[in-house]
Amino acid sequence: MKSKTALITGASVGIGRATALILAEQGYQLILLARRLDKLQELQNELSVASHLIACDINDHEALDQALQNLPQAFKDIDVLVNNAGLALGLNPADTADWSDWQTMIQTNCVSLAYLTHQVLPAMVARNTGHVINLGSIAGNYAYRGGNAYGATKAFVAQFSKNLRADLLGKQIRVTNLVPGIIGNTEFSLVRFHGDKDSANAVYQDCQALTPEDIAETIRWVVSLPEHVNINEIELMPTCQASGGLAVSKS
Ligand code: 8X3
Repeated sequence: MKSKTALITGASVGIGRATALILAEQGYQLILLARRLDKLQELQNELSVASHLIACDINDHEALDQALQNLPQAFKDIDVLVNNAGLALGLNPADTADWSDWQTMIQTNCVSLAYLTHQVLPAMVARNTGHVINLGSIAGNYAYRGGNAYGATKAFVAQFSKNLRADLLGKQIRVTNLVPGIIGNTEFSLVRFHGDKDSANAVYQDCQALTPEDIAETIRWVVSLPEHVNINEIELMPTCQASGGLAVSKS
C-alpha cells in the first residue's frame, strides 16, 4: 500500500521537527517545509522514510506555489497538512508594541496559514480524503498582558479551523485545531524576545513546560483515529500553567 504523505510547515525545529519524527515512525512520507535548508537536511538524514524538502519562506507565496507545482509525483497527494509555522513577536503592551511585529505575526500566522490551506485543500476535496492540523495557541482562548496581536492571530486560527469544517461537512476531510500552552525546547521564546536568550530562558525557569514531543504525540493520536472521527480542538497546558482569572485595577 502507498504510504500516506504529510506536509509539515516550520519543520526544521521544535514542534514541526518532533512531528516529522513521530509521523515518520508511523510510516508517513514527508514534505518538510522551512526556511533553513541545512536544518531540513539534518532532519532528513535522521529519517528512514522518503522525504521531500521545500526550503522557502512560507510568506513567499510565489515560491510556495512553485514548490507545490513542482512536487515530485510520489508526493503530490497530500494526506495530512500540519500548519505549524507561526511565531510570536514581542510581549509589549499594545500601545508600545512594534507595528512591524504585528504585521509579521498576522502575515505568517493568519495569511500564510490560510494561503497554504487554500492551495492544498482543493486536491484533498477532489480525492475526498485529508486532514488539516492547525497549530493554534491558548493565547487565542485567553487574554494575557502582551498577548495582543499574537493571541488575535491564534483566535483567527481557531475560527478558521471551525469554519473549514463547516464547509467540509459531508466530506471525509478532517480539521483539527491544537491549542497548546507553554512549550519548552523550541525557538518560540527566543523569537518572541528577538534573540534575547535571558528573557527567553526565564519563561521556562522553575516550571516543567510541555515539550514539542507532547504536541507531536497528540498529532500522532489525532491522525491515527478512524477516519470518521474528527477531533475539532484539543487544548493542552502543562500542570504548571493555568488561566489566571479576571483582574480589577483599583485606584
Ligand atoms: C504559546 C503559548 O502561553 O506563550 O502559544 O501564549 S503562550
